[in-house]
Amino acid sequence: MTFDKRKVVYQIYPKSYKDTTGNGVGDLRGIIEKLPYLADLGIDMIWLNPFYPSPQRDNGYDISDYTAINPDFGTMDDFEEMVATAKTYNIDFMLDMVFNHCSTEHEWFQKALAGDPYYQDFFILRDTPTDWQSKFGGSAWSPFGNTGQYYLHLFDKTQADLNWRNPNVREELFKVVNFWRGKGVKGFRFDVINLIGKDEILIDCPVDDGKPAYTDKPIVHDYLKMLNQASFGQDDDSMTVGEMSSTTIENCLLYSAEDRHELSMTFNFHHLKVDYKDGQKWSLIPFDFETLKDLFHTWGEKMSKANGWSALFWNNHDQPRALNRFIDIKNFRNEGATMLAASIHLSRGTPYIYMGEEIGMLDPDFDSMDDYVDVESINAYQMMLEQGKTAEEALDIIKAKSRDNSRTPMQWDDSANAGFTTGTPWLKIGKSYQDINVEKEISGKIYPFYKELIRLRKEMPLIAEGSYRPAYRDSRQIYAFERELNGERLLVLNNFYGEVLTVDLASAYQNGQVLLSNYESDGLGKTITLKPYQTLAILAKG
Ligand code: TEU
Repeated sequence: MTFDKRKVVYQIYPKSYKDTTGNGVGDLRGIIEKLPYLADLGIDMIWLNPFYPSPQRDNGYDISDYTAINPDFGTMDDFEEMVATAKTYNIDFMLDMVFNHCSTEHEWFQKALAGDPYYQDFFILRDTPTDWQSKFGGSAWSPFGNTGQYYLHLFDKTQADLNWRNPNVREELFKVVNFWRGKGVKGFRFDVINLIGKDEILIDCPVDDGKPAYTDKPIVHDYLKMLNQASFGQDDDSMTVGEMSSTTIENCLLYSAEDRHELSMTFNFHHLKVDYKDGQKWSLIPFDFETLKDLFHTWGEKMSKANGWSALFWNNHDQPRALNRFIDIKNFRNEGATMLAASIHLSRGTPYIYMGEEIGMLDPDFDSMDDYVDVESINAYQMMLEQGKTAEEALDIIKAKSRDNSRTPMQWDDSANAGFTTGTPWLKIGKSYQDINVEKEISGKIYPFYKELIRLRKEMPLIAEGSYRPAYRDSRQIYAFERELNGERLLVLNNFYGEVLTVDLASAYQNGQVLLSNYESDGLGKTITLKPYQTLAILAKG
């Protein structure tokens, strides 16, 4: 059996969802409290970012104990109650498995540092570092105590890469998945999993192909098969997703091919780099629609033809809010938010909603660098100053690009701290909370539209399972595609701009049926005029 293609995942950043203790940090009991809200929305699975014990140097992606709960978030009893209560709503959980690295405070690293050779082989230690750069800036190698050796950390220096070549490491990590399976967990998200395959002999990054020497190594597929077989692959109804850093379609096809027994699906990020200048995140340019459209079409078509499966998403805890990046929010927040939603929820793959997206939350619009806490932002700010940018220029870039943009507390109502906490929130609330909050939006335009999209996917096999084909490929303004299943066809037109546009309609759709739109329908004909940020889904007749 394979996973259910009708399912929709909702991502919760636990630190920022709902605080029930007043410590300023969201907690598991807060999630329990909000389950009726999530059941109303109609989602099937909740992906939780890490809530395990951690020194929080990278907000929990630096794990010091994989099978316990950070007391800030609650207890194991809370966790069990949360899983059990969610099941009464038919909601399952997807946990974040950060297996490329662990915190340097994890006992494995501590024992290694203390000289235990068994644990030293858990890490990647070398006498001479390569030229690899940490994703958070600076060298990816730091001195390993005073041994004269260096340990690898592709992320922060407190996140030591694990040595997957060592079978004992693999066994420990497989045990972690099984521990959580034992608690009733059905879903797993594997953090930067395509980076786990390091060669025995490490080489400098090749300059010409721009691809780091440690990405998508063929051995990753073998490791995933082992992981699958030893753990979640034993559950018929498991659903897994691998986060793939700088990956390729070819690899994602392999990772997600049903008969290879690796993962259910993959996340890739190419479509969220279309506003990077020359591939550099810390820059400010408008998004490139042509590239975005081509990426969606190329991936959509190839994954469909070869039967691969992708996770579809606009937002997550590492990305600024898509509304700020792609939409004229001053004039068309509702239209833009609903159009973006339809452009992935009606497409082929599993849609992921990031908390607050369903109410059209925006970037927080912080005024000062002091409001940011993310290690990546703080390092990037310093780097930009060193490169000669003024403080103002650097702050403008951080404001647009910081990961904290999506990590601000969920906006529940217009009371103090947006109803998130009675204490001081760990990260400031976004400026918009009095206008944009759950209480208001539940009867607004965006939330009901998400509900409808989720409902349609459940009801219509065409949406859940249909093939994907690009449409209007040459359009400079609309991103459109067709879905097809057993002779049924659906055309989805998405106007990515605030200007109207008239297009011709193929005859099968001229007297088709409007399935969904974010505007009142004007009826169908030989041509159709799309309003600003309009989305329009038409079922073909006959
Ligand atoms: O992110 C992986 C990753 O590559 C991101 O750091 C991405 O490059 C960056 O956010 C783009 O600006 C995962 C987690 O999602 C992230 O939160 C962690 O910090 C990271 O792994 C390390 O575990």
